[in-house]
Amino acid sequence: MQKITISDLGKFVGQEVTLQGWLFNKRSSGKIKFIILRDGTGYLQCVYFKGNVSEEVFETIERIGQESSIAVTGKVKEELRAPGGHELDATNLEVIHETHDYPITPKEHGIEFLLDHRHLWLRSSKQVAIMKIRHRVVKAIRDFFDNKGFTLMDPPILTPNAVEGTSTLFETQYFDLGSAYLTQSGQLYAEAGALALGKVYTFGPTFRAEKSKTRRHLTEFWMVEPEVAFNDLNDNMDLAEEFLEYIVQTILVEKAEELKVLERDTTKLQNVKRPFPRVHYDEAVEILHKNGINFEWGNDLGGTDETLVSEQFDRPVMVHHYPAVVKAFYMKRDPNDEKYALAVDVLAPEGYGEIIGGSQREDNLDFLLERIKEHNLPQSAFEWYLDLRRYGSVPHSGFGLGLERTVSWICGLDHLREAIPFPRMIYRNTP
Ligand code: NSS
Repeated sequence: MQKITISDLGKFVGQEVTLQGWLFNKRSSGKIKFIILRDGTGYLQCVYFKGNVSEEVFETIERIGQESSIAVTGKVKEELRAPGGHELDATNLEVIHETHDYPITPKEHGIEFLLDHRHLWLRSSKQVAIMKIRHRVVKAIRDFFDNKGFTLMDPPILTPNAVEGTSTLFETQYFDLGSAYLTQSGQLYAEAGALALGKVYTFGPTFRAEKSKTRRHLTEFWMVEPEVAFNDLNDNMDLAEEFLEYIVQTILVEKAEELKVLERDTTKLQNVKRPFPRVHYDEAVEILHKNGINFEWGNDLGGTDETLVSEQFDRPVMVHHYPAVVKAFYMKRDPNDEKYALAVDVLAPEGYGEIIGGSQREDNLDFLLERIKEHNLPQSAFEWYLDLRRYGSVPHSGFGLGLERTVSWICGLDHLREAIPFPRMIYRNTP
C-alpha cells in the first residue's frame, strides 16, 4: 500500500486513497457521520453516508473512542472551507487499535494534569503546532549560520568546570576522576573552536540547577552559541540582530498556519527588523528611574525591569555595558571604564525578557587569571581555557540564544514548559 499523508492530499484529488491516523473527533447528523482524522501532518474531515458504507462501519464509528488508531478509505475531494482544503468521501474504516476513555478530552484540563500526561498532550492541535514551530526555528538557526560559513561544533555535556556561576551546577561522580558537571553552556569550547575554525556555533542541551520556579526557567534547555574570532562587542550585536530578524521573519512566512492555530497576534512580531535599539545599561537604569522604579545601579535587571525597559520600544532591544560585577568571569571589561563588561543581553518584547546573553571575551591572560581568582574558580580546571590566551589570543565574541525562550515568545506561550517536548523543572522530571 502506498503511504499517503494528509499533507499530500493535493496530489490525489478525485482518487480513492487509504490514510492511517487517529480519531480526533466525531459527530453525527441523521444519515451522515463525520469524523476528523489526524495523522500528525494535518486534519481531514471524512464523511460517511449511510448508503455508501456497510452497517458495520457505521456501528464501528459509533463505538470507537477518541484517539483510536484507524485507517480510512475514500475519495479525495477539494473542499476549500475545510482545514487543509480537502475532504474525504469515505467508503471504509478499519480499526487498528480501539481506544476508550482517552484521558485528554476537548474540555479544559488543569496544567498539572496536562503535564502529567505530556506524552499524550503532545497530540493536541496546539502542541503539534508548537512542536512544528520549534522544529522550524531549529532549522532557521542552522540555516542562518551554515549559510554564513560557520562550522557546527558539538561541545561535551559532561564537563570539569562551571561556566555560568557555581550555584546552578548539576554535579555527578565521574569514575575515579572526581566530580563532573552537566554543561551550563558550550561557550568555553566554542571559544576553542573559534580560534581553530574562525566562526563556529554550538547547539545542544544545556543544564542549570535553577532553584527558581519562574515561567522562564527550565533545568534542561537548548542553547545555540555562535563564537567568532576577531569580532568585538559591536560586531556581536550586529550578528545577534541579523540572526533574530532571520528567525522571526522566517517563521512568520513559513509557519503562518501554525501561528493561526495558536491564535498568535503577529503584529508585534512583524516589527522584528534591524536595526534594534542599542541601550547602554546606564540608559536602562534611567528608564527605570523615570518610571518610578527604585533600582540600584550595579544590579542585574530582573524580569519586571526587563519588561519595563523593553516596553519603551517596538522591537527587541539590546542592553549593553552591564556592570562587570554582575556578569560572568570570562567577559572582557571595557578598557575605557573598567566598571563595565563588554556584555549584551537582547530583550524580547511583550514581556518575554532576555532571550540572548553574550559578550566580548577577556582575551588577556593576566586579566583572565585575576577574574578566575575573584570568582573563586579552580584555576586548574581552566588551564586548557587559559591556553587559548597563551597561544595566538585574539579579540573574540559570541552569544547564547535560548531555544525555548525564543519559541515561547514567537508562539506567545505563558510558560517555557510548552516550548520543549518533555520539560524539566525544579519540581518535575517526568514523564
Ligand atoms: O546564561 S546566559 O545568559 N549566557 C550564557 O550561557 C553564555 N555562556 C552564552 C554565550 O555567550 N555563549 O544564557 C544564554 C541564554 C539566555 O539568554 C536564555 O535565553 C537562555 O540561555 N537561558 C535559559 N533558558 C531556559 N531556562 C534557563 N534556566 C535558562 N538560562 C539561560
